[in-house]
Parts: sequence; C-alpha cells; structure tokens
Amino acid sequence: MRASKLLVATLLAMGCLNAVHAADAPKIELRVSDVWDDDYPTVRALRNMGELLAQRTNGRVTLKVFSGGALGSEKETIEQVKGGTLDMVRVNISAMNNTCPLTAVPALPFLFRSVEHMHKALDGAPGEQILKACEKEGYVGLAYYDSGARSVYTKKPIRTLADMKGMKIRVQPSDLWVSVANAMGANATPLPFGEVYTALKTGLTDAAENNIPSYEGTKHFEVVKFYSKTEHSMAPEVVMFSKKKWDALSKADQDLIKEAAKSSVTQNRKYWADREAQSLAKVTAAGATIVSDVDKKSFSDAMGPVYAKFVTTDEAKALVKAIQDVKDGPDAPAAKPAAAPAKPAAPAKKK
Ligand code: GTR
Repeated sequence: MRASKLLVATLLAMGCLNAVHAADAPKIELRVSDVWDDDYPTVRALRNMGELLAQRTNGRVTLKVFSGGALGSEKETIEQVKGGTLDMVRVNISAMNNTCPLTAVPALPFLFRSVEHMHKALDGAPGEQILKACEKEGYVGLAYYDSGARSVYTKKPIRTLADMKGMKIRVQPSDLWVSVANAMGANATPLPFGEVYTALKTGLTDAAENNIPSYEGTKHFEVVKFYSKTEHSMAPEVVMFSKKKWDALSKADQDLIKEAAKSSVTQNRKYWADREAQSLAKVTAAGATIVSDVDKKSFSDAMGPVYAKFVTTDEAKALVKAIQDVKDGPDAPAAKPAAAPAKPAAPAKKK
C-alpha cells in the first residue's frame, strides 16, 4: 500500500501519469463547419486551432474543418450543433439571434464605436456574458472572430438614409436584421448567405449588406458596384461548441479546447486585417466604387425602434450599457456587466 502510494507520488512528480493517461485515452476527432472557403480568415483560424490541439495532445485530439458550407447553411449547422450531431460551428453571431436572444446585443446597429471598442467589449466581461447566455440553449461559446463593419451595397451610391427608401435588401435570417432593414426604410428579404449572389443577379433583391471581404469573397461586387460605407453594425463571428458533446469531454480536454480557441483569435485578427486590405484592393481594381461620404448620423438616428424592440429585458439593457461604458484607450479596463436596471439604451450617435 505504502509502496504503491510512493510510486504514484513519484510518477506524478515526474509527470508520467499524465503521459500514461494521455496515451491510453481514446482519440477524439472533432468536426467543425464554416460556410466560408479555405482561405477566409475564419477558416484559417479554425485550422490554427486544430493544429494547436493536435500539437498539445500529440495527435490525440484533432479538428476536422468542413469549409465552404459542406455541412449546410449557418442555420442548419447551428441546429446540428445543438442536437449534438456536429461538435462545433463558426457562424456570424446573427445566426444565433433567434435561438439565444442576448446575441442580438453585439449585432445592434451603431453599438460599437470602433474596432478597438468592439475588441475590448468582447474580450471582457460583456463578451463572456453573451457566450455564457447561450449555454442553456445548448451551446458553449468559445471565441469571437473579427468581421469588421457591415455596409450596404447596391447598384447606386447610398449617401443618406433617404436613399434606402423602398429598397429590397437581403438580410441575415434573424428578426433583428429584419428590424434594422425596416428602420432604414427598406424592405427586408431574409436569405441564407449562399443564395445572395443569385438574388442580386436576378433582381430578387436590389441590395445586400456585409463587410468588404464578404462583398469580395462572394463576388457580389461583380453584380452590384457601389459599396457605401454605412458601417451600421459590427456583428462579430462566433465559434460555438455543442453543449451535448462538451459535457461528454473531460475537464482537461475542455480546457485545452478553450485555450486553443482563444489562441486562434489572435491569428484571426491578423488574417482579418490583411484580408480587408486585399479585398478592398481587389474590388476597386475590378471597378467597384467605395462611397465614403455617407451621412451615418441619418442612419444611427433612425435605429431607436430596433433598440426598443430588442433591448427589452433588464439583462439586455444592462449589457448594452456595460458595452457603451467600455472606455477607449489602451489602459482602460474592460467594463463589468452593470447591475440592472440600466438607463434606456440608444445607439451611439457617431462612430
Ligand atoms: C459574413 C459572415 C458569414 C455570414 C454572412 C451573411 O460576414 O462571415 O458567416 O453570416 O456574413 O451575411 O450571411
């Protein structure tokens, strides 16, 4: 008895038991879905995450990335994740809006003042709170990836809110986005991402809205030539793990997966910055016009109804306020969620 205790203590001290345990543990192949193709910043970051997992576990835990929407649309794959037939998914956070209501907050129009503000809020307590809120819906939120700012693109320049009147605009399949389009005075057509090119080409919609890498990566710039910098939302990308699958993992593996996801965020931000510059160069070289003199105030002033409809609970109000209170500047700490109730929320007046 004594001798075996001594042996265990010695082995533990030498780190051998962990090694023995790891060698015995069954191999785990995780599967993740993304609608983007292999060179998009989100998919590249997922591959980094997989490499790190394989490296840290000597190949015991691996991540198979299904890019290009091979496993289905964002809506279909988040359902697979919820049901536990898929381990993980990377989607725009708007795909989660109808399932996990607090995810509407970071998609709200004109909420973030800048990329720095968005990073600080999502890296801090508000970001954690949003991910945590999705657990009861069957998702373990692992990370946010960059998605820049979304702007409207169509066949004519958009300079002020009035230019949007009656326009048929494709939006993400999310109630929040229908409300944003309506507040712009446009008619919303919710469609899966993969159907937007044809919708623009056939005139089913006149317009769409997205960041520049999406405008470029989907070749929408070939069909509609004016990208007007309304920069109305910074809805981030998100990586979600299936709670059903998560609960079957050891605590050590859960920690490893969390760390690997967090570490891929740093790489994603670099890829994103590069891709934004490359995409901008590509679309302008191909003859697209970037309209910069947009009266953004006319857009942000019109967003009151969206806030009134989607920021209704004390939790959402406090979260919006906590995000608005996150200070700019390198040394300011990220804000903690404020105690409810908060003062009525309104979009930031200017970016
Ligand atoms: C992109 C995002 C996609 C998808 C798309 C959309 O920016 O990367 O995941 O959500 O927007 O508008 O559907």
